[in-house]
Amino acid sequence: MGRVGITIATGAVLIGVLGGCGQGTATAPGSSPASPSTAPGRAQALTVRTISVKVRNGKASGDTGQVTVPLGSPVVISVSSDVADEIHVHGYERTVKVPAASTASVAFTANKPGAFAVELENPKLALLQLQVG
Ligand SMILES: [Cu+2]
Repeated sequence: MGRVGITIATGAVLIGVLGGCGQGTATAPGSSPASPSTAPGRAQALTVRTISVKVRNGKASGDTGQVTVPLGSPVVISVSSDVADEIHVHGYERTVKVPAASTASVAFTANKPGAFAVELENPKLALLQLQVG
C-alpha cells in the first residue's frame, strides 16, 4: 500500500547507536555477503587490530567495554560463542553468523569515525563499544 520514498539518512555518521538493534531492520537476514572487502590500493603499513571476545552462558568476556582503534585501521573482531548467534557491528552494518561452540570473525576497515556498538543479535548482548578515531 503506502509507498515509502527516499531514505535520507544514508551516509550520515551515526551517533548514538547504543540504543540496541533498532536500526537496519530492513536488511534481509542471511543475504549479507561474507566477503571482507579490502582496499589494496591505499594500504599503508597499518597494524591489524584484533579484538577477541568470548561469550559463555550469555556473558561476554575478553576485549569488552570500550575499545579504541585508530581511524583507517584494519579491524578483526573475533567472537567465540557457546551458542549459535550473529555478530552485528553497528554503523558499519557487518553481520556474521557464529555457529554454536565456535568462533567467527568480522573483518573490516575502521574508516568511519565514531562510537559503534558490537553485539550478538539473538539475546541482544552488548559485546563492546568500538571507538574509532
Ligand atoms: Cu545489533
